[in-house]
Amino acid sequence: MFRQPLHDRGVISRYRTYLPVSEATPVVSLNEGSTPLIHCAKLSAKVGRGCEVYLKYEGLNPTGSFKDRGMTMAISKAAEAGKRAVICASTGNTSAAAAAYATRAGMDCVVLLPAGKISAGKLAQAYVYGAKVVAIEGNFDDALDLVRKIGEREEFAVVNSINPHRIEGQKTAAFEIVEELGDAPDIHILPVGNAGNITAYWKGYQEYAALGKSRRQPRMAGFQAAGSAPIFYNQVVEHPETVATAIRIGNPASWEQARAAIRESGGAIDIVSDAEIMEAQAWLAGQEGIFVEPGSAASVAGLLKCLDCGREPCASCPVRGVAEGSTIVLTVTGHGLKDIEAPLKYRSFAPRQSANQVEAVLQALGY
Ligand code: AN7
Repeated sequence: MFRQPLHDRGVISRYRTYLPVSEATPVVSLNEGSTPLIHCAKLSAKVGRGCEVYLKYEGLNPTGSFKDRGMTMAISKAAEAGKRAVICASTGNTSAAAAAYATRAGMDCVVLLPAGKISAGKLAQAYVYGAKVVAIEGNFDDALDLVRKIGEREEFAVVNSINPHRIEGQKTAAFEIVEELGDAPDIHILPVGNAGNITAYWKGYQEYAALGKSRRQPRMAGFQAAGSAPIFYNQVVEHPETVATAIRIGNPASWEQARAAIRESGGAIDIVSDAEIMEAQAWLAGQEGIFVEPGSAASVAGLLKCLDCGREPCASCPVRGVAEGSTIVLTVTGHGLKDIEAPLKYRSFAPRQSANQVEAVLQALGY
């Protein structure tokens, strides 16, 4: 008999009452969740007016992204149903999480990826965790279409966010935020790709409000990359492009749910350019010490864009009319180390050259 570690607090054991699990569900967990909510003094100062900004740092999950919250649920339920294999399409993070959790459950994991558009770190994760990787000539949306078809076969469980258990697991991030702040924030900002996460957060906030655990519900503000912004433009993007490959999605599965979350919460959907995304990534790492992948930096880019826009508050502005002393939470969805190619391509980081001598090093440093 092994010893149950004291810190074994995965999202199913922590939130069992609020999730569709029973004694019959074998819990497949890597102790995901319980990620830090980090107060950002410099970002708060930029917003001003006594507002406080926090980052929900989801990159600190076991496979480095928020996907682990949904995957512990999806794989546990697949195990309960007796499935031997799971399948997903992915821009990289879903496949990393699926591969890790499926392996833990002793299942095969098949991942369909858009060829050439996955960061090397995420691709390495799929391989190292033991997935069967298929590169599709096409984009994420094409891969998801294939998964929907192949997933009809009896042996597979589909673990994309069209699987409702994924959304259930991911809603726990909203629970954690309410518990930590003592209430929901006034505004919640997050990047939007397939739109599962904005759907999940809104569900979590609504459920906790209904249970009396929070007094308010936040306005949900989603940001898409300008070249991959179907919800913002209200039309499918056939050939989505962005440096933020995680959110390079032209036909989101949870489109309608995302619209509902934005409408019901009085929130907004807006876009950020690739340049704004990469600048936000650099700013956050350089000013707050938090390194997130480009897809995650879209939320920070969105907040910074709205602060700097200088126009009259526009309909899509998440900070419009923000009351003094408001609380703003941004989800940063994945760790910066997931994709080191993007920042290295965007900026040149050359080390200072020096001879192997103390004096030479000091001179190279300008001391
Ligand atoms: C870092 O892994 O779609 O709007 O296949 O990896 O819930 O899709 C990833 C999405 C944001 C968007 N940030 O979330 C996939 C995939 C990061 C992501 C999103 C993703 P959704």
